[in-house]
Amino acid sequence: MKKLLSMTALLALAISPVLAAEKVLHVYNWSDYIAEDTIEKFTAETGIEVTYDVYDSNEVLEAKMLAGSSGYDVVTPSADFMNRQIAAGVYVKLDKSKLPNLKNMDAGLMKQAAVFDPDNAHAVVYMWGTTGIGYNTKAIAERLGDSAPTDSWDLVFDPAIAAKLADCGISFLDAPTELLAAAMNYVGLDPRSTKKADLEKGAELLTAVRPHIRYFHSSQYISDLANGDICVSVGWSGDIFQARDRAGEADKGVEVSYVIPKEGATQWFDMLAIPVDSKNKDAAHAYINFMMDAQITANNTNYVWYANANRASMPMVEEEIKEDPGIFPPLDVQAKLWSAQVYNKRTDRVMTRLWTKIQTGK
Ligand code: SPD
Repeated sequence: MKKLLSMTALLALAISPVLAAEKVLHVYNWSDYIAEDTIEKFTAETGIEVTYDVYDSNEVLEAKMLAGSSGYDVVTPSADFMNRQIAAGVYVKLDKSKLPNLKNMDAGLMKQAAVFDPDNAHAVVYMWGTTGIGYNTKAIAERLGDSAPTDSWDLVFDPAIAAKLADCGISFLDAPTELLAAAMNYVGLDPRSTKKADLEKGAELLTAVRPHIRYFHSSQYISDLANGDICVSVGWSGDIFQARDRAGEADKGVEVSYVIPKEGATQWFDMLAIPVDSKNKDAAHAYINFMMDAQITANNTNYVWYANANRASMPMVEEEIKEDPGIFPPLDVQAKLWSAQVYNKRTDRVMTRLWTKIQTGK
């Protein structure tokens, strides 16, 4: 009888490629954002196979989500982008009875994320971080001496200073919402402003430093900083720490540091969510629950150098990471962070137009 059943099951799979496809969980995550063995461990524990793709831009993920039928079962939008995607009906409400590891999460950080998703109904925090500056300590000291303003956005937003660093290479994230917020803050405006005139002032500043920027990209800077191919990046906290780590391993004499500039920076949350058209919602819940396991979260943080929102994982997070103010900022630094703004369609159009002008320098 057993044999007969499994023959029948095999036959069903053979004639139904759709059913076969549903056995695999399709995950879409940011690049460089998970420990090397996490997926392997998930499959070993659950028997669920995973295909794993990566992106490095909220805009790319959003385009796929809004187009629908992406084929993905779990994705990791930043909370600010996710807010408007929820409004567009892109994600399912989580079935919390399938997420027992929710008990591990830090209530304070989940509450902060709930500003973008009331009651954390659609998503849980995967990792969080800041958007600051990574720099090659020696290259900067050689060009700017001891008075280099390495604790300030002056390093990349003051055109006279940026000009002195152009030869060793400055990179900016290809992330308009974050660069424009930092630029508005630098010129004394509200970094969360959605006024066209304020966004234009931020854009003016970015246009003034544009001639000194080597490129706009949101993942290439990790290896370029580590290899000494660029010397300053506006980047995401954990990515810069990964660059520092890789530089240490390569042992080429490159030293990388990360700073949350004294003027402040964006704090963001990346969330785990399930698209409405996922064909494998049970497995998607199993994946999200696994990602909230205390040891798995600690392994991920210890590998990617991003802060997590999992209180139970903290005893397993390496001391060096827990104590680093660039990863888990102390209260006085936290006070200077602003949360990412949610932009509506109109503001989004303004930003896209300004961003194209900034990038092309025209
Ligand atoms: N390499 C992982 C990068 C994750 C960055 N998340 C970005 C959030 C921006 N708001």
